[in-house]
Amino acid sequence: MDQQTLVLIKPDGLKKSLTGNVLTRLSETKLEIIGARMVRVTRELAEEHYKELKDKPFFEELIKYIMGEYHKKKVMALVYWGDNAIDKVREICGTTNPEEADSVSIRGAYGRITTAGVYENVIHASANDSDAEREIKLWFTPEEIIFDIYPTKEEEKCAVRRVWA
Ligand code: 3AN
Repeated sequence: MDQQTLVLIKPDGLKKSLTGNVLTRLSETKLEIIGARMVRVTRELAEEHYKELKDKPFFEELIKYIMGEYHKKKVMALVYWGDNAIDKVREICGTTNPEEADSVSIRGAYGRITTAGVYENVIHASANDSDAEREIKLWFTPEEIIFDIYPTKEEEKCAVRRVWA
């Protein structure tokens, strides 16, 4: 079954110049990249993305981490598409805890836990179809994705927008 999934290369991955390695590992899946952008993560976006974890003791650290307070203030967001995309990507990522992740997985190879207990696990990948839909719609507009993966509608836009000078 064709699916789409959101992948984030987190600030630690960018700081450690792991983008190429991560994309190479993900290319093993033979999935297609149908959206990609560099993002400066606002607190609003971070809190919305991780809203299901807001009661966890590590929530504030997690927000600071994804906003790039400890590394670089950027995240690379990608949408992968193809057969069984969610499980294929999650398998290459490895489990959440980088110390427990299979050593050949991305998190096992490149992740770590800081002395403050923050999981720096390099990559995020959607866990299931409904998370993928919520997350893709949060990180991307329909125009930034080259396939029509979810229904869209037209909206009259009268806001001021920045264009090249
Ligand atoms: P996953 O990213 O594997 O789907 P989630 O959604 O449970 O895992 O957790 C989201 C993020 O929260 C993780 N990627 C990790 O950065 C962080 N996290 C999860 N559990 C812990 C924990 N016990 N201690 C510190 N950080 C955690």
